[in-house]
Amino acid sequence: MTEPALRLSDEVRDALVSRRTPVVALESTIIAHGLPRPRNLLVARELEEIVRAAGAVPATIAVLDGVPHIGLGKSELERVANDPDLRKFGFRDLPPALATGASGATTVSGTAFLAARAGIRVFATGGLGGVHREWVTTQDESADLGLLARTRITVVCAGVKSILDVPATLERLETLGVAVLGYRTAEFPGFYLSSSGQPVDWTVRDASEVAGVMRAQDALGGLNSALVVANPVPEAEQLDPRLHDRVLAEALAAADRAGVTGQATTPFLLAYLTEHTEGASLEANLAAVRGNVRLAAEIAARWVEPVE
Ligand code: PSU
Ligand code: MN
Repeated sequence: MTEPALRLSDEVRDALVSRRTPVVALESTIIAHGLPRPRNLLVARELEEIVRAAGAVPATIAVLDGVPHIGLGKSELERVANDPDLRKFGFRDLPPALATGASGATTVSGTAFLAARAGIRVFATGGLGGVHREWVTTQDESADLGLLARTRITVVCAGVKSILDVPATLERLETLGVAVLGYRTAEFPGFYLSSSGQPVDWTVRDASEVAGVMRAQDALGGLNSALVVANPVPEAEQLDPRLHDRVLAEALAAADRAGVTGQATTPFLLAYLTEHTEGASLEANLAAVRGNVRLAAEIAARWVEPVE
């Protein structure tokens, strides 16, 4: 290809060239496939606004007409939120998407890959993909995990989605060599819930500590794996745990009955929860994402600061 493979927005390019302006990568699958319309566009804008208010530059990532965009303009963001034909791209989908001119939102794996290629070190999302329940028969494990095992990027998330087998996902992260830091918690967050009940080995107190871990990772060298910063949704904003457990059980049964598999599984379960909790799961999801984006902007700011 003679064309440059990535298209950076002007402000993202300027920020990266300066090496002093913090940049936060944001994913687009949550916008296109994880949230209901028309709320999704408002959320997409709000998340970018949170990044800006913290003095950082947002880089929402998506593939449009075969071109990976790092930082979206106003109409591009609208397209991501409103185009019903937009596909869902993990990192493995990028070469065929580029070659055929296809358009899609990028998952955690697709976004983390492109962000790292562009030179962005900090990325915020809601919850990571992971090992699905019934994994033994379906073999459904998100490509997020394998990609994070070999990409040097710091991902701020509210843990992994609670629709997954959380203990199994933590085991996989350990096997794959992805470090997990609990942000002001010794328990791994539970996405919609403040805690999954699982312990984490490391707890950090603030964004500077996270930047310190990133610097240690670089100083040590040879560790091209992600750093997961697990930031719980505040307890006051979590989904009621009893409602969560009941509706999630129903959602999993409904997915099974409907024969939902593959890429459709996660969007199906998230939408089922939103509908059957009367939107309460959506509010918890959004509270988690907002907190993650805010924290990611702080980490990105500490990361670009000169170290004395
Ligand atoms: N976090 C959210 N909502 C989402 C997702 C994350 O709050 O919709 C998306 C991410 O893009 C993640 C994807 O990569 O769900 C996982 O999908 P799968 O299980 O098919 O790999
Ligand atoms: Mn899957």
